[in-house]
Amino acid sequence: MSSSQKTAILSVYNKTGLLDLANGLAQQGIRLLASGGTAKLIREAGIKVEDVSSITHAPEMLAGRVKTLHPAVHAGILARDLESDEKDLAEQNIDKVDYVVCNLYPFKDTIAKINVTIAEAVEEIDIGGVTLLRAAAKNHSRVAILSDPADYPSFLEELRKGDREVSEASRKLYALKAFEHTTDYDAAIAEFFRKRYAGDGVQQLTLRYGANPHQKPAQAFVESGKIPFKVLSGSPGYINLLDALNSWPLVKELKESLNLPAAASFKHVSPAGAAVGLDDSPLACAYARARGADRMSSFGDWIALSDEVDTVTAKIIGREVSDGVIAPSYSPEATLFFRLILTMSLQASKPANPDYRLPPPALIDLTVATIALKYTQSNSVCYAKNGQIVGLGAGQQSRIHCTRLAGDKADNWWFRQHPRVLDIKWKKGTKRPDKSNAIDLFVSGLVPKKVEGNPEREQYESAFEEVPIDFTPEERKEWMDQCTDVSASSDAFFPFTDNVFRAHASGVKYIAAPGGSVMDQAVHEAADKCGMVFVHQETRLFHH
Ligand code: 93A
Repeated sequence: MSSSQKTAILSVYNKTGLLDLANGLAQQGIRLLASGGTAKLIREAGIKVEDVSSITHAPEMLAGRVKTLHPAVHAGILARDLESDEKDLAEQNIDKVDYVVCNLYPFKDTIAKINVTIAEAVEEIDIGGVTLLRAAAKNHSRVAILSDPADYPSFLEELRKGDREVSEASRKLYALKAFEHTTDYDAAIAEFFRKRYAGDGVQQLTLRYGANPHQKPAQAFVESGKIPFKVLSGSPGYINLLDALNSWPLVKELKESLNLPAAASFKHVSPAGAAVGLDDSPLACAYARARGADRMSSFGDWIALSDEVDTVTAKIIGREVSDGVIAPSYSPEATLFFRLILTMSLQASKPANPDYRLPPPALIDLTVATIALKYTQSNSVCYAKNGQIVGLGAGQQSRIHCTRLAGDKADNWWFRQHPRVLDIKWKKGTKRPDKSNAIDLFVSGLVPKKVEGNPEREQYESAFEEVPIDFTPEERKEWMDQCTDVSASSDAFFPFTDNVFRAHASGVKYIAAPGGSVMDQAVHEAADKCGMVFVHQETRLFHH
């Protein structure tokens, strides 16, 4: 063999395009070495090929488990154009390999078969092929590694034009593809064994479905260690899981910051409400207030609770429609009230003595609002009062739209405390969600018109024993004027003063936002004019 002759090693499971490739290589005087089945096919097509064993001087063995695993192969691939490497090769009489063509055993197809056994899957774990791919990809400064039959024609074309040389750019892309091939392959193997050996709920969790019911199968896993929570009953879907993982740190952080029991009510990975229990009030109170922030949005919520769930809290939850709960633990009676429960452990630390520069209630409210934003899809603005979220605007692309949305919700919440709402006479049998919907129409001034044959009006009226009298604009103003000392926080700076003015209209007195806008000064001045305290906090809190 002349030293200028190039060598290719071919070992492919998927033999698509193999013969055209082998033919093209052979026509350019390239020496072909191939593993058993690959060599057989090429030879039968009348193309000159040698078995890999002609350079390893060892037969394929262990029923094919060892075919190409040999220093004659891998030193030939891994050798650099260095004097010391050349010397090593010469001493062992090994030739350099210039091109490697390899694709792997069909592990994925095998494990997709119904009732596949571990033994069947194990046999499809390619060792030698992965080694060929990795070795050649590692040495891509000299070697071209072809792992995708789709690349054969352009590769041959390049060889022809470049006198059997492959450009550096192509070698880099081939190497990248080879690494992706082995990564994907190893991920499939790890996933298979995670399911079989790690146990459901330990390192891996089978989900009810992905984001939507038609997205099955779905699973969650950690790459090492254990899943940090336990499913006690039911089966979470992907969004339940996101809600659980997002709502839990919110209540944990509230508890750690304020040393008060905390609760959150999540929908679509943002809080619809969050609250702490003030003045020694219990967890149940925190949840009732979290749920009360935005009852409409909380329908079918995900709940997070900072402390052990007691019977009273469980009973309150049991009256509502909720998807699931995450809490550190449950009293034995409490578990009876739930369909789906996840548990996680909580280590609440005592808060450091805070340096009060705001009245303590405002500090609590701004803490509740700001921590809630940390776990809310951005952009977001949150209003809080009495340790409770009263309005949250999430996921808007424009800041003022968040501020308005949160403000409108806060106004809605405030009107729900109006005596006329509290005194509503409900028709017997009206369900809780129907009451929430009717109150929402009433307080937002969206009561359906009283005209003959308006089915929406008929439905609205059917909820009441006595239909409440709509608010006049004067009554609205008078009630709004009594809403004071609200706090509001923003997850990023206010780009315009309009946000301050809108917050002010909903009774906001304490407002927190990071700085960074060219309008910072104007925003602070607007807050001053409205008699508001502006807390400039350092950290932007975008979350997705
Ligand atoms: O069982 S292996 O991991 N042992 C090896 O030494 C080895 N070398 C290449 N499988 C090995 N291969 C794989 O064999 C290649 O990745 C390729 O998928 C397949 C080609 O086998 P054949 O040429 O006999 O059809």
